[in-house]
Amino acid sequence: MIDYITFYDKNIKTSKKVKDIFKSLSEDHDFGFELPKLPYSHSDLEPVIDAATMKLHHGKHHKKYVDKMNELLGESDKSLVELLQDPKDVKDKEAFLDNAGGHFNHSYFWITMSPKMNQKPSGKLADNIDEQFGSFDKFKKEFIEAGVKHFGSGWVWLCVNDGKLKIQSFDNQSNPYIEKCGIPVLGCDVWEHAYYLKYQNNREKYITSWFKVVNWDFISKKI
Ligand code: MN3
Repeated sequence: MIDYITFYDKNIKTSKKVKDIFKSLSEDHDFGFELPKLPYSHSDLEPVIDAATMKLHHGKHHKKYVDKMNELLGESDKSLVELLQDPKDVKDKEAFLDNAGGHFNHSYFWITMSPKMNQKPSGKLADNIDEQFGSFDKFKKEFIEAGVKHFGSGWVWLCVNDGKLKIQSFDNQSNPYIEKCGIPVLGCDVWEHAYYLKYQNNREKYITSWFKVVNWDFISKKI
């Protein structure tokens, strides 16, 4: 696994070959161009995320992004992450990024959640969260606040940028690769389709509950 923070500290600040570094980092995030299978059943994240939402979210919403992305993709030998960073070969770039971003974001969303609830960050990630946000609880509060404050559809991200962890939110299906502001560590979908059936308009309650299913064991291994 790539140690993102050390990698950034050692390379991004000193090397001019930023594109090559991005390429090696992004290989770890390459999901290809097909709808991935969920790593658990639709009901495994209950009561945090209900089975009906999971079924619709993965089987309908995510699938639609995948179908549309492939329609717009045409001939390309680039990887998903390479295309998110630089879609110059694609004709309708804006529509492509909306859908390819949707595919990346959801693919990553599924694997960063787990039925093994109430996990906490560990190792270097935990140390960095404590150091940069004060504590895990303070980080959580800031992340939830960013999600609640985000107007309309979008995603809240924890990303690594220039060796530092940062919380940022973006509209629609954008993400740190598209915005060129670092490497995604954790993303929370704050579109209403992600929570409306169970939480109605209570986005704060949704994001607060969602923290229970974050797969920190998986994410901590990457940092
Ligand atoms: Mn979604």
